[in-house]
Amino acid sequence: MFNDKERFKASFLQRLEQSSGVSFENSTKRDHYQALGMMVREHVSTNWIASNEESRKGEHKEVYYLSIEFLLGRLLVSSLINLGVKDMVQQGLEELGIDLRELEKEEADAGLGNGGLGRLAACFLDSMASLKLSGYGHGIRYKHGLFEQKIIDGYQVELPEQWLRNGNVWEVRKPDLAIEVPFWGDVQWIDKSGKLTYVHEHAETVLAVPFDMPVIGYDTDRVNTLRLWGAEPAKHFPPHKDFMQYKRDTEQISEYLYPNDTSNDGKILRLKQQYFLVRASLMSIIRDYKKNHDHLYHFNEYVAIHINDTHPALTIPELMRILIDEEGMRWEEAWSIVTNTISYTNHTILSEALEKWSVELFKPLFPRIFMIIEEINKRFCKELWEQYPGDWDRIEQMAIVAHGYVKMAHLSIVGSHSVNGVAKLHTEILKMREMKNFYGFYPDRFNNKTNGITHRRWLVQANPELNSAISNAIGPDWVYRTEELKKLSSYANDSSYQQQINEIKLKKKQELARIIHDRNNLKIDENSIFDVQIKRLHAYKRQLLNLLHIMYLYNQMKENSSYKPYPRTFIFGAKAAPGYDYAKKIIKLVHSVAKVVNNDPVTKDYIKVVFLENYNVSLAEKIIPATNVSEQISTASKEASGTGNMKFMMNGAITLGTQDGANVEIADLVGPENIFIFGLKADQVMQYEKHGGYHSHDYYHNDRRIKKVVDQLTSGFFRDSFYDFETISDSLLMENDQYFLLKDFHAYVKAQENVADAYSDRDRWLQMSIHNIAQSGFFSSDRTVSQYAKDIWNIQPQQ
Ligand code: NBG
Repeated sequence: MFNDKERFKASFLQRLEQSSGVSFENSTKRDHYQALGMMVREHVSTNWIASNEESRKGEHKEVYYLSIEFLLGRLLVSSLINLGVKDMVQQGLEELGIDLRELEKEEADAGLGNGGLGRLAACFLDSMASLKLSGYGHGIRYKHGLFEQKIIDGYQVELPEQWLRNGNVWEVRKPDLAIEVPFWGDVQWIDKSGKLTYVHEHAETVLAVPFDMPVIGYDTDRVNTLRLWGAEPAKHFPPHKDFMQYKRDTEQISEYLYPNDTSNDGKILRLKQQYFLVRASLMSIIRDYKKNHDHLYHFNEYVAIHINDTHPALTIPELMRILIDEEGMRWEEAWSIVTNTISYTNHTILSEALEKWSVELFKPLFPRIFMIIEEINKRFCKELWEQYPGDWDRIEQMAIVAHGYVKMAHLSIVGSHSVNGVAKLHTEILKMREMKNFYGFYPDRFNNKTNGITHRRWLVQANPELNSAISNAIGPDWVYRTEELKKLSSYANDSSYQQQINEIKLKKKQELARIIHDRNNLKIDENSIFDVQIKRLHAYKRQLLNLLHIMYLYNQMKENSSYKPYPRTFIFGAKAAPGYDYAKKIIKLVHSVAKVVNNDPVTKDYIKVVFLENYNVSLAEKIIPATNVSEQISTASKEASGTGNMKFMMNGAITLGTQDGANVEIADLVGPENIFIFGLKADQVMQYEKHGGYHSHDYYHNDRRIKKVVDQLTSGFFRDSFYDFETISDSLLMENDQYFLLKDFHAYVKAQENVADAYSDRDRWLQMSIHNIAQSGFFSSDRTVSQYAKDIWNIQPQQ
């Protein structure tokens, strides 16, 4: 049905009538989306079946990527692109009077993730399929993804997200493959056909039902599967419980992404989600494995399991349980299989994000799993004792269970054969500081895999104009081998090519300006510098530093009437975690600053501040191609990698950033003349953190620009109604500015001046821009995933 345009049109019309039950004239956009989505699914079904059958033969090693988040975004257009039919479909639809770009908007964003970690998982799925690797995602089918953000009078309000409201064309529910997941209960030591073994009894059981989604690779027959588990009541529900209560408790497990875990009930729910994912995934992996193998002694030769951060770390004790209790293996045999199967990625060094669970909550919920963790811990501590006799401090620090807590990162390191960080700097910090003791004990286990992004979504799809301009210059092969983008360097000084790149950027800026006008009712100057910071709102990411600079620019203009900066549009997009008050105040501050700056007759033609509500994958696809300046200004050492930085670079934006995360690698690739780097380095930050010596008050008192903006936070200047920003000012002064904003302020202002100078030299800017695109090939997730496949998973492409 996608062979040629005429056939496509006929099938589309036929499918439309069948699926919506109305005539073409009376059909809606929603009907069109539904019909096209079903056609795509039907079209890939043959290849999907073939790929599954191939894998069922069990001849090759496969990888399972377990992740509590998959931030997929929309799938229709990326599927059409990967199938190589997008242009044909777009034309066919156009001839029927349908605009694919409008139809696309009917699809809800699958926002089953918080940010970088979840989006990375989605990019990896795309790369695994495109590289013909048998790689399967396993996750949770949350009924509500990340909350929908509404801004009311400058405040963030959270609404439940409803991506499943109109169904999901991509998924297939497979009730026959459901798996039971037990919680609570107790453990008995019984004689099971002549063999003593542990069994988990009197548990409360929940049913995990798989919903499979096809993962379509680019120009390949490979169709992988993303299996998302939904929680439903089991057939045999606990007799002592009220059924309605049981049903609610059960369904809650896959109700919300990241439930609020400040209360004990919330923590239990979060733990249940983790075990639910792990148990269901492992049981289904093993069920498939057993179709071709009589026993599990060679499991790790055919199966690799990757845990995306520590949320699926219970895979380690759960696989031990299966091998010992169900398969009858000895501890040592089982341990060797487990550690050779599992690998782990760390995504952050922020201590508040390192998971630990109180034994009090953990033990009754998973009685057998806890026993196994205790045994793992005991054996591990014994090994430590042998290596470091008498060094109690070290053993205490490294233990998996200590002081009444289970430490998930320690469990993940001890129970896997590979631990990787997500950028060079991040991995070094893990080895030299955060996980120093573990690195000392397991030096070969640690390695780096710098993150990547799928260039198919973030360039081919999000910026079709740039895609054509690149292919016209260097041929289309770069889409298969992004290293070829380097060839673009020879066009950096070509003035007609520069002109093309300039026109594309302007077009994308005009498109974004229209979106801003529609959403915020604000007119922005498309010739101004589009200076963008889009990411989760967090103190370490320093959206506040960006704001302080805007306030400073404003003050400059007010104080000196002849000062006219190069016009800029500062664009923000960010969600704050619902319980994170500081972050919510920063959102309010963006709006308060915007109100003053955007309306003051002195400044309004030079500075505009825009906050785009409900930042998500689809919005990012619109903002990134239109960006000139990519703000990557986290406190050095805090951002593990960043992936937005890569998407911007690939679309020709210039990075204004600290030497943090993958910015360091971007800078190495493009050279200092094609990036704006400023501020403290990671080792300087870590020195201050360790030995003190930084006093934010000194910067406040000695730099009048700083004093003025910080005072304005509480003087009522940017105050809106009854709100002021005392807590923000306190974080800078009373709490000694934990993230070194005042320390880096001067360097940031200077770097921003350099940005403005460079931008006003159009040729220079375009040259920089082309160099950035040319060097961005390294950041394709195809490169990242190939490295995982080769160095960690030991799997090869199929076909
Ligand atoms: C995030 C880091 C980012 C990194 C992504 C993907 C978590 C816990 N960590 O810097 O903050 O790019 O992971 O690796 O979401």
